[in-house]
Amino acid sequence: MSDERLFLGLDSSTQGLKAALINSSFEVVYTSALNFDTDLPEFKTDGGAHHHEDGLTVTSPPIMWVAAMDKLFDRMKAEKAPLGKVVAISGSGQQHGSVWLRDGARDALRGLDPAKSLREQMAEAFSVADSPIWMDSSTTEQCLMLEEKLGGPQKVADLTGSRAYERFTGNQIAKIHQASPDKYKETQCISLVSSFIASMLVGDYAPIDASDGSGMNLMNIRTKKWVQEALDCCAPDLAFKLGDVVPSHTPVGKLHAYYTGKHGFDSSCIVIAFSGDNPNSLAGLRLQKAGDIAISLGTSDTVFGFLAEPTPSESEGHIFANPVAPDAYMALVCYKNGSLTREHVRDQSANGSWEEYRNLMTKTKPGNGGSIGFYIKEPEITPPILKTGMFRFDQSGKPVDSFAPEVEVRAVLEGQFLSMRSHCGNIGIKPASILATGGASVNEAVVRVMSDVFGVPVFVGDQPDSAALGSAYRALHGWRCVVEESFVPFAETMSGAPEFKKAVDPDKSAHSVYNGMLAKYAELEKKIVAG
Ligand code: 5FX
Repeated sequence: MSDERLFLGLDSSTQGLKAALINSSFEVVYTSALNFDTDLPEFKTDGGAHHHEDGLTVTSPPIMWVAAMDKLFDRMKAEKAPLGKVVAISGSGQQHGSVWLRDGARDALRGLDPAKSLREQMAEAFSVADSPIWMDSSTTEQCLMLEEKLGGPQKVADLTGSRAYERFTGNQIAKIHQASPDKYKETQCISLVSSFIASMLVGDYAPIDASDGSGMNLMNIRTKKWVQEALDCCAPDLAFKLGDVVPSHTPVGKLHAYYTGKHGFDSSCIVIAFSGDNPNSLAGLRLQKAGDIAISLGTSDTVFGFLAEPTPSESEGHIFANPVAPDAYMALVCYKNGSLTREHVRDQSANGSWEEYRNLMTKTKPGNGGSIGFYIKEPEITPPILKTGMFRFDQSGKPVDSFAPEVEVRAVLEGQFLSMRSHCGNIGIKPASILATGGASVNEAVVRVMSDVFGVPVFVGDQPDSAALGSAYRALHGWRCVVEESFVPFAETMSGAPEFKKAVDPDKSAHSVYNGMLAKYAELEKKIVAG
């Protein structure tokens, strides 16, 4: 095992910094994690962020992310993580957040001195001390400007993969440029969280990768080049400050000597472009070809899809460049009403018991006799439904106040998966198989309805820390491309990785019932969206 090669994945998320080391057999040999609130209390963050008084602005201090690197690497060394065997590092950053580097930052990066901490050496590097992060929603004005300039929300989606969203980096840049033109002027480089962490590793400005670059409302998702009109709408000379976008498997440099001397890395270790947390999760869930989709069932439900051809939409989801296949795309669709809503129905109709829930499910048939329900406990993102409530319709489409418990427990699951099928279909997701992850994926009733609604087999497997693990897989993938001096398909790199377990195959007759329900579901949904 002494000549074993290792691959390191780092994940700088909203709440902390994680590391996962894998070997070439995809085994995780070491993990570590630190939490910003508790491990770096001096920054006084709450969940890794500062929530400002206006209720809309949310920022994090970039120097905290630097301090976290010092701390994590020191901890890894103290724990004797075999860092000397690491041949490639890649990583993940919370999407959309921006890091503003002033003149002089590049020199600080290039000249990193192992006798000092990163924190000391980067203390003067930032022109903006509070980086806006993805939880920020203070840029509605800038979003409207961008949509007006580019010809409307659908036009912005067609070009950049998503309509203008408040958290997307271009709109954040526009706000900072308008509010603090001096700070903007002082800035030499604007990085994403992902490319900033990579910059610290290579000791230079590391480029933004195409997949995370898709979360900015600035990049053409087809050409992977900046859209000049969008840049001009946000701020002057922006192309220069952002640098060129690179494919996600690109080696962005050798690990800086700072880490070889200080932490025992080998001097030949390379760094593969970092990307966003969702793109890395796609890799971590081992989605490898068009038609592979994953549904993460958690507090909120998230659908990840590997797409050959996207159809961006102003009303649902996001299209990003694919992080493991430069000519493909990925889709991300988020639902706010996930497990908490399912559990609410369980508590109301099945005495809080999943066993009773499953028994009730056996008393109704797929399609629920035509009854359809919309369970909007939280304002919904997909589609946008701000008015909360439970909206129930009988088989003739007439609103009703309540359902019998056995109808209610089925209606919430069927409604959620019909919605996913309909909205995912709208942006080009055509599932061939589904990987269900997250807490509710162990629930047979849930995966049965999922499989029947989509008409494809459902596999299950919990993949905790999928962004860190996906980063390690991408390090391995990027390294293979370097060694073979050409692009190696991700699926080839991952061959031999453990398979997920098949939980259920679709029932053909149930699937055809759901096919017949889709149009009616979409029609009722339109009414609810319209209020
Ligand atoms: C995706 O668009 C998001 O805003 C979040 O999932 C962040 O990436 C979380 F870090």
